[in-house]
Amino acid sequence: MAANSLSWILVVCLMVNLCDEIASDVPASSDKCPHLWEEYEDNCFMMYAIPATRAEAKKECEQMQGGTLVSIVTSRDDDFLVNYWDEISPLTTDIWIGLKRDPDNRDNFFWDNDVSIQHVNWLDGEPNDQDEHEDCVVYIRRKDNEGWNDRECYDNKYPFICMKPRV
Ligand SMILES: [Ca+2]
Repeated sequence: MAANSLSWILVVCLMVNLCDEIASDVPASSDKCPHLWEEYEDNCFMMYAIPATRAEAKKECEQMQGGTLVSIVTSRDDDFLVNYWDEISPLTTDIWIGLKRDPDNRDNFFWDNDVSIQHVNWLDGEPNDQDEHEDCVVYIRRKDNEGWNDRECYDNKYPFICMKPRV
């Protein structure tokens, strides 16, 4: 009887070891985004809540492989972004986004990652290019004020969101 019990323990141990080995061959997660990045459609997103200049923010994003400041191509992207923003840093009111004025044609804008502009969400009266000096764009979310505003690139520091293609 005692010998039989021991055999069963050995069998169970063997099975457990085998299971561990099988488990180690399976990726821990099906996520294709790095740890702490948020996955949405074909991209990964990371919000940095510490304010930075537009240039610092762009550089920070580019230091992530293939990263850029966030682009917002559709209203669905916009909804995702707002939900993600609320999740990470709900008290933040202004962030840099990857939209920038075309220096050769001040009526035009482009996204840092070269996707086409299909959706815009300008605040009333924006973009106003005050003093012809507002080349960068912030996304503002305050109580009665939600949308994009062109703003001077320098001397302003805001949190920002990076994105990069999902692997
Ligand atoms: Ca403006």
